[in-house]
Amino acid sequence: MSVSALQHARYAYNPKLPEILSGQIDNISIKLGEPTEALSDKEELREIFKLTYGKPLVSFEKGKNDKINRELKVGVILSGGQAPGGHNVIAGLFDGLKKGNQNSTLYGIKGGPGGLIINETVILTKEIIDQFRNTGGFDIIGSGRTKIETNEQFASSLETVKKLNLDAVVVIGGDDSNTNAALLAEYFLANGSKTQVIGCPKTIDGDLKNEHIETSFGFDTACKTYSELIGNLSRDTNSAKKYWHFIKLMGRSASHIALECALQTQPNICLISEEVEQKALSLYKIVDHICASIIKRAENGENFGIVLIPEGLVEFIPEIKNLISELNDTIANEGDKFVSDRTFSAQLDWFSGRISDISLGILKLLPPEIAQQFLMDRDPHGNVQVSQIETEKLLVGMVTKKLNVLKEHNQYRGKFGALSHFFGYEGRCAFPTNFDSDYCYSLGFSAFVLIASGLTGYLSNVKNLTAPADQWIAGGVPLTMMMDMEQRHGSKKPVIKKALVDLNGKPFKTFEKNRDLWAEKTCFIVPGAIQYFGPAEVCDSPSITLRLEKEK
Ligand code: FBP
Repeated sequence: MSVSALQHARYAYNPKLPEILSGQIDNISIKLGEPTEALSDKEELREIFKLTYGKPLVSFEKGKNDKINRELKVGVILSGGQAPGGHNVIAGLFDGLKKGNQNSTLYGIKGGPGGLIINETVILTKEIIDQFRNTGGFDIIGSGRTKIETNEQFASSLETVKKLNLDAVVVIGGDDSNTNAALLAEYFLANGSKTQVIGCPKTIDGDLKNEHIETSFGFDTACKTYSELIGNLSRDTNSAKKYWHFIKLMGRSASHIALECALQTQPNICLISEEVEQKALSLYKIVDHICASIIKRAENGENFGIVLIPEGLVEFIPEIKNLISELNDTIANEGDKFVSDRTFSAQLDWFSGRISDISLGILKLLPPEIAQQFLMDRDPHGNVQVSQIETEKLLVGMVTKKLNVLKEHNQYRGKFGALSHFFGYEGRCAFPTNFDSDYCYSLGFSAFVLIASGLTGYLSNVKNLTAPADQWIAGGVPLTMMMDMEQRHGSKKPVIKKALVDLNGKPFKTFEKNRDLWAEKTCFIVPGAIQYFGPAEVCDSPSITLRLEKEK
């Protein structure tokens, strides 16, 4: 494949590592903390993870490590949605393995966890790795969303690791994929396998974070990519002064991406799903809120603006949340009888009597093309595919209707022209920022140290991320420590807890302090494109969310 000049230049970029990982390889030892506990549902989780529950936190320190030079065979899986930096996790893991022992082998498991089930692998050589350093995408081995859940799937995965004689498997994924990694670690141990399992925190959504994990990789690059586009639209609309842009932003349930983009670009409106839920705002209240800004700005002669909408909004509007949960449970329990490609009216008939009358009523009230999007197939983890629900169009339609009514009653005299957009896939494969390049490479390298040290059931972890990279702190967090039990697919399952936007946290508070001004005045910021070469303050600084969260 021919490559661009930027790609060539990025090949030469040397990712920065925490000091402990950049020194002598045989001078990295591990330090174990106290045993840990799950977030809640401890007894149930202890029962499920009999062999891997409650392991101690791990940090790295200088010191002799007898195991680090072992010859190892490791498999790596990219799981779930693409996130910029995945290739660098693999590069860091590869370089660590080879530094430890030149004879070690890294297998790329193709097409996500499904590749482990069917034993589809490729040996990753230096020549292959070098073509993907510091690039976006997951195309080095592909990704997939298969969840390893049936007995047969677990047994086939075990067969694959036995056949390849793998010492470890690294799962690069989000909360669901890492929950699956924890189950795999337990299963392998319970079945006498030597294969360890280590996870890496991936997702543009930014919702795999907690006391120990400061951010998931890919969030920084994706938000900067979307913010560049939002900034460009802001300047366009501030020039032509004739459109309101309704922009839905990816991010699944959590509104971290929308909030970060709002902090970077200062739009007129940014909806935050978590706040919508807390205040129990109905769809009509949300429409009123948007209209209030449109009306105010029209009075100032500004018939244009920017509205940011988090992808998962609909899941947080009380009446729709209820609808989704009833649909999910019904489809999970009677999925074999539900046919997603029958006609919409036949689908409505099928749901009649299976979901409450209120929910059925809402489904009928929604524009049919949107209502149908609620009925599409769930992902393998039972999630409704919010990226496929056109909330931005739904809101444009409802806002237009409301403004027309207000106009008839002489309560609005402006001109309203709206365009809708969805920024999602555009940001998932961008060239990783320097931050994501460095962070991912460090995560991969740290995964190698955890493996070489004989650990299983851990998430590779790098902290202190707002400091220069040489001061970052690497180690491992036990996967069970981040878990609780939640309702999935109609029954309670162990899951790594998703982090939603904290309405008391600094990022939201900063937004809240400014949003009334932004709703009325034009305060847009145009952040411009990601810069890869140049002064550190332009090229290396992490997301505003992370900086605010780390502020004392
Ligand atoms: P992960 O949770 O797997 O990282 O996926 C992130 C994401 O980009 C979400 O923001 C989005 O809702 C979803 O993937 C889209 O899924 P798909 O790629 O299957 O359309």
